[in-house]
Amino acid sequence: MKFRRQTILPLQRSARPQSSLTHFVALLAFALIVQATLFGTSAAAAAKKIIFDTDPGSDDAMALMLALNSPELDVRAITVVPGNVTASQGLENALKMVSLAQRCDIPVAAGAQHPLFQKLITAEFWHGKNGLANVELPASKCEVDARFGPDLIIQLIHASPHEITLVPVGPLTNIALAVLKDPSIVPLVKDVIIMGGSIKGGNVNASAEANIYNDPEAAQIVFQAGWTVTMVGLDVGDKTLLTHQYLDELGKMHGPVNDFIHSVAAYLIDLSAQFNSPGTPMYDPLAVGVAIDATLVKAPEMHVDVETRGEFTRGETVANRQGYVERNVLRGDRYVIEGADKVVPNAKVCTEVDAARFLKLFVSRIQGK
Ligand SMILES: [Ca+2]
Repeated sequence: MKFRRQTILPLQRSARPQSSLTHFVALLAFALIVQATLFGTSAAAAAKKIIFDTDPGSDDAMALMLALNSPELDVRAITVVPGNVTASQGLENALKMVSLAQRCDIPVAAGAQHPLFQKLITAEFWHGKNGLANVELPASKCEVDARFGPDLIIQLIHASPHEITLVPVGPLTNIALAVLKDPSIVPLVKDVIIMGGSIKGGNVNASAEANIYNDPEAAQIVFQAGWTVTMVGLDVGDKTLLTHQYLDELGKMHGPVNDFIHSVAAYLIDLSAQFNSPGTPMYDPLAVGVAIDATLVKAPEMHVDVETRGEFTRGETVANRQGYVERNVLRGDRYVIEGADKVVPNAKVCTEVDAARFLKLFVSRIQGK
């Protein structure tokens, strides 16, 4: 026994380092695999699923390409709404753009054909005859999805509860139709980040921003749906100007998407110059930017209503910044203020933006970096 022990011990000693080394290598390999798997899984899980609802639209084009070039976002569908252009022109534009980006895997669906309660107002004046800064893209190789946009929105939200972020960058008609048809989607949506509205005056007229003005009833339905709307409006869009400096940067790289966006941006910058602005406001792209990185903006909570009846203010986003309203009670022939009632916030209103950081992000993403 003694002898055997003695013979075994040296063997065990010599075997131990080998065994430890083998174990160490195996453990290291295992750790690396686990790390790679976890990293891969977490990166995939971190990609935010978005539905991009759009009226393309020149700044819509820049927003869409930003979304498609950003690993933080997973574009699950594109739904088209009339606004900047008619519904049919917008659908054609969306299909051509996903084709250009070689993303026929993303469903592109037609939606509403007109606003809920008013005539459509199109904006070829700002966006060019075809809505895409008069840039003629090749015919699309992608097919339209047969589903109705609001139905597709409903379907995708139910398929991925609490995971979908809606990013509407046009009039809110499609989103309102989806909420009206199936209000059960509201608590199942992760986030709603809209381009629209303003708490500092309008761009259509003194009070209203275009996306809200083009369908105020739809906007009011969306704001009052019961979720929190992140409002990326004129307040921050107007501070985010793409200037010649950034255009020159875009011009250093070439590729189908980069060249397309360069042409669109050049058109918009020229247009802005006619209105004495050094650059073009990145309205729709900034909404996508906020979906990518919410720290780009400051967005205090407020209660927002959409004016639907005002003679001069139809389509204005009316934000309560003090957090309460007076309670006026009719007593005899007059109203008496008997208290102040708290209002519940329904929106995060973007009031400040790190414009330089966003514009650099935009340019680098379009360049494919
Ligand atoms: Ca738009």
